Amino acid sequence: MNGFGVDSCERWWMVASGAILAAFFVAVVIGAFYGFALPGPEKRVDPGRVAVDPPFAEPAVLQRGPGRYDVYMRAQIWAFAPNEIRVPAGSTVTFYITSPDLQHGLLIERTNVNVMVLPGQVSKIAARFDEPGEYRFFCQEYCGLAHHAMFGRVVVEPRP
Ligand SMILES: [Cu+2]
Repeated sequence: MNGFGVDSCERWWMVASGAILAAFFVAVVIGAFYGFALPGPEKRVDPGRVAVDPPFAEPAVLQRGPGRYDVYMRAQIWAFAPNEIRVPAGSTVTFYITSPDLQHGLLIERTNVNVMVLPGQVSKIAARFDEPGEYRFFCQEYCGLAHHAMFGRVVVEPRP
């Protein structure tokens, strides 16, 4: 017991809670003014023009260099365009993906690709495909009647 009638064990917990609160406060202030940020959209687009304007009007797989590919992809009810992507083993593929209608998602098995796809914004995510084979991808955000039919595949071909 001390002068305030607080047990020393209890006092220790009070000090520890106060220290944790102070640490959170400092983290919030640093986050707000010196910037760590949640992932944001790569770019904003008009969902009404996604099917009309480049680059999403004609979804494509573009080679940007040796072993480097960009994929411009549309997720829409209820399909991906393109829904089959072929790259050689060892490629790094950057996906730019958006939706002209409602929320979708892109999840590619055996990779780190798992993003929401929202109308009005472009999601960007990259993955490296070292092992030849088939990597199925699908929509992991429920998007209506034929949600379950929304899938495709990345075919990674062995190097010649
Ligand atoms: Cu979907």
